Amino acid sequence: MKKSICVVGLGYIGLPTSVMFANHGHRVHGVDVNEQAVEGIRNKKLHIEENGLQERLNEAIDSGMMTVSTTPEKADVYILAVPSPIKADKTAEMKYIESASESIVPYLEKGNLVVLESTVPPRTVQDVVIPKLIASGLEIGTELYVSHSPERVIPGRVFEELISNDRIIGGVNEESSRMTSDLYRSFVKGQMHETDDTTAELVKVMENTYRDVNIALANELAKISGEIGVDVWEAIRLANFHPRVNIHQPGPGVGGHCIAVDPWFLVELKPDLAQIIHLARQTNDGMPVYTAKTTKNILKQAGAESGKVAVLGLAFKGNIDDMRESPSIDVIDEMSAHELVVKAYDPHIHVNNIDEQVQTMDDALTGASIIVVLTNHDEFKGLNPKEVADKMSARIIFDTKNCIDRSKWEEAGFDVHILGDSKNQ
Ligand code: SAJ
Repeated sequence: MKKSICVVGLGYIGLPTSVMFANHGHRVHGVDVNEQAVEGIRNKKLHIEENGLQERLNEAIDSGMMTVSTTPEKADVYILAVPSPIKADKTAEMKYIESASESIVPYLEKGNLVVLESTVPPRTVQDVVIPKLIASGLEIGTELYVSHSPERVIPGRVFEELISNDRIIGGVNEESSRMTSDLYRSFVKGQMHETDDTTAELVKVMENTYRDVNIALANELAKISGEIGVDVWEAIRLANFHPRVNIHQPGPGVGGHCIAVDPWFLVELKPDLAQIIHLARQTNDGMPVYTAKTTKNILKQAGAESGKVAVLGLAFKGNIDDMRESPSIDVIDEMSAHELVVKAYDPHIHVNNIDEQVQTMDDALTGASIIVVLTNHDEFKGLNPKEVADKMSARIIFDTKNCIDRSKWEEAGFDVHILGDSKNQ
């Protein structure tokens, strides 16, 4: 059955979801508080980057199936896809969820479905969303259906994953879950797993917490390996041949808006119980300091304490252009605090977001004593060490992602250091 759907929040999740529904026969009205973004989308201009989004937006707007504005409209279904970040004190910022829930109340009618897609602290549907929705006067579960169906897609592959990933559907009752599964089945090819709302909330937060704890383990193993004459990358590769072992990769820290955020929801919820989770967060948040200190030590050992540092990579992970919450920023801050002169370059980021940023590889490398690789972009894997060497004042490289070809750099006369590999570290 084709529905009318009002999507509140047209960001990384809300916009792709809106165009998917619109291109699968539903009438979609997208809402955002950002007037510029709304105006842009109306004119088929994107304010975010995502593979395949432009074509799909063009289709949705040209067919007349998708409209946008800054205020909600009457619809059969309301999807809330607004941000739920953490504040400086690491507690959840709920104001967007609250205002989005409030904003739809005047439009709600008997038989409507409200789906919360944002990743949220467990109990948000019960303790934050429902208390707002009851102002509609509708009875929850019989007159107004409510569920949580968290998005689980990875930036860069949103459309593939929207279609192929399984979905967790957490209704406040069975009827709410059933209505939500029916709706998403219009484009989801993965399985629908129905459960209750609070379980669904926990499942989503658990997934990212699992990754964070696993990365913290890898980072701890990297530090241990670095001290006992072992290459952690080789050790992890070998351990992962075990059919029930999947240790993640170490690195200079954990960035992005999900893995470094969601575990804090559990720490806030149950501070006395979420101990490993809290320690993992601290371990990963400590990696930029460790990376900066290791850089300083490497320079000292080489007698180049005052040498310039060429940082390669500002995005929070390889082959994307997103540097928000990137550990690179903290690594650079820490290096500057240790009085190191830093020039940072990222081929995917064309505006200068920090003082240390430069726009050409040459500007970063010229006169540098050490290269510190912080992001595993393909461009860095393919660098020619011989060409690089001519520009630098010393030949040292510290790779925190184990993405360069060590022997090639050694052949070109580089002193090669790899995070978690005690050879040379
Ligand atoms: N990282 C490591 N070691 C690893 C893997 C990642 O240090 O072994 C670092 C990365 O360099 C990066 C950060 O962790 O800085 C996060 O990267 P990511 O690619 O693993 O995750 P995100 O934040 O882009 O997307 C995650 C995904 N969650 C899971 O894989 C469980 C995605 O499916 C979610 O939809 C998304 O969070 C979300 O919205 O929650």
